[in-house]
Amino acid sequence: QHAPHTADNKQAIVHLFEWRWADIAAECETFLGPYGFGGVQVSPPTENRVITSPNRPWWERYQPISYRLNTRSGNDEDFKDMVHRCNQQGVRIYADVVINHMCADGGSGNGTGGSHFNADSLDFPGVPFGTDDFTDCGTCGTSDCSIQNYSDVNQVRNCRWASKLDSKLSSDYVRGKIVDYMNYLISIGVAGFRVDAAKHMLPGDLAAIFGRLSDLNTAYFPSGSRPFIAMEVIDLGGEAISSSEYTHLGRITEFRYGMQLGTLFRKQYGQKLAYLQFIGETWGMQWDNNALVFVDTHDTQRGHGAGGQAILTFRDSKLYKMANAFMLAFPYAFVRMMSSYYWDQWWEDWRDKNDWIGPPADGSGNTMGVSINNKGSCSNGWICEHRWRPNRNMVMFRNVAAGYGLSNWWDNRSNQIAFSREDRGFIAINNEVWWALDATLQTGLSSGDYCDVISGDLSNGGCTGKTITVGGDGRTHIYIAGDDEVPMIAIHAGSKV
Ligand code: ARE
Ligand code: CA
Repeated sequence: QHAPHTADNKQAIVHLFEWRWADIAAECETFLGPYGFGGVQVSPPTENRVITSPNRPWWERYQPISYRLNTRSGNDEDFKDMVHRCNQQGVRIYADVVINHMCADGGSGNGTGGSHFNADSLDFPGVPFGTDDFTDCGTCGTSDCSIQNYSDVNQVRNCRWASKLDSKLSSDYVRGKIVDYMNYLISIGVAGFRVDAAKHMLPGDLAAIFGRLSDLNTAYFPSGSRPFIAMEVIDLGGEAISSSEYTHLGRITEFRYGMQLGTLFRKQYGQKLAYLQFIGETWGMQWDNNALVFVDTHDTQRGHGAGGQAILTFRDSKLYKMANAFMLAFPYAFVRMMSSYYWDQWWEDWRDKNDWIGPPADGSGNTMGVSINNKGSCSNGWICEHRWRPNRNMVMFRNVAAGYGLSNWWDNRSNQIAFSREDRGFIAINNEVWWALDATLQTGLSSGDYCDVISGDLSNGGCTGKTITVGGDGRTHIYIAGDDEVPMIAIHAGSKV
């Protein structure tokens, strides 16, 4: 369950946050397949509570009211069509599953698929779930049934997180409903799951659920393939619950990685890029095979998760491209790229009061389609970081270098670094701003001309950007001005002229 089961051992996936299923299917065919993306993490596909105050926040999708596949991204048929068309392109689908809880307490109404629910009486006929299927306040032990103290492991697991009704995962009936839901997704052809709020569920309960999951659908996967599991466990150290409690079940989201990248690229507290040579286990992060890493997430890009102001997002586009290029070039963990939509931030008292704003939508709250302009970038509110050339091309770099280790590390003891992936790829990054990276460096590559994949592409036997000539000794002279638009050079075996 640590293996993502990508086709052709592809090395990175992209989170197409809030995208509609029809748009994801098209993106698999026109972009993700051709550019070597291994898969897509999709937003929770289960019917959720419709929240109108604030008006249709993105986080309404983290308040399920049934396990029917019917949301603003599309319905059951749309989901099936997307999974099939993406698998046909060798692009996997990973579903974000919200199984720790249902919607917030209080109120009643209909979900995005029209199913009725009553949170006051804990009644969810769409599953069905009733009062016996939620952890009772006695088990939780706090006055208001909500988590009050993160250092009390019982509270974190058995109380309501942000007043959401906490499902009783010790119940065989509740487990059965969750297993049925996840097995239905597996039968459709998904490759695995991003498990929401895993910290709030006991590892033993998760083991019981995962143990009952079917093997992946042999129409797309080798027989006996176990579903990929990436559990969201925010662990920066210092809490009673550690991500190591979960790593025997699958990978965990390693939030320290993105936080460190942000700190180093922003040069906060005198941090320097040169330190990146040792990022990973030596910095206390999870083992390579147990970690899923990212520069930002849908939470941390809006201050909802962990990492605070260090986190780099699409708004810091230059540093964001540099951090993503490093993450994709460096041999650690499995990589997930973020793909966002734009919203106007409204900073007040050190918080973005607009952090709730949902995806681009029309007047009646229907999510807008993604339109791609003739330059290959997105418009009408979608950012599509994954389509930015450096991010797009470094996915191919990571695929070409898969299985090859770190070599030829060089740094200027400050904010200029370079390294190879044996004889498969080479990258140099200049984050000094005030002076150029001007050095003759060992690339590890065979002699010849290579296209720099940061400034252009290899097309029709030539380079649309810079051409880098590697000598017989594997060395080349690198010059990167400090004020370059994107101060990096990256070449690999697949970009050789
Ligand atoms: C919304 C409102 C709340 C309201 C609630 C119920 O914001 O004010 O009380 O609804 O009406 C997302 C949003 C939440 C939103 C929720 C439900 O982020 O704001 O609540 O959807 O609509 C903790 C959890 C971790 C969680 C983060 C955000 O441990 O699992 O908080 N991340 C996942 C998803 C979120 C989602 C949920 C969980 C809920 O990625 O998008 O919430 O399904 C320390 C701790 C962490 C803690 C972190 C932040 O780092 O170690 O454990 O993460 O602080 O609190
Ligand atoms: Ca729980």
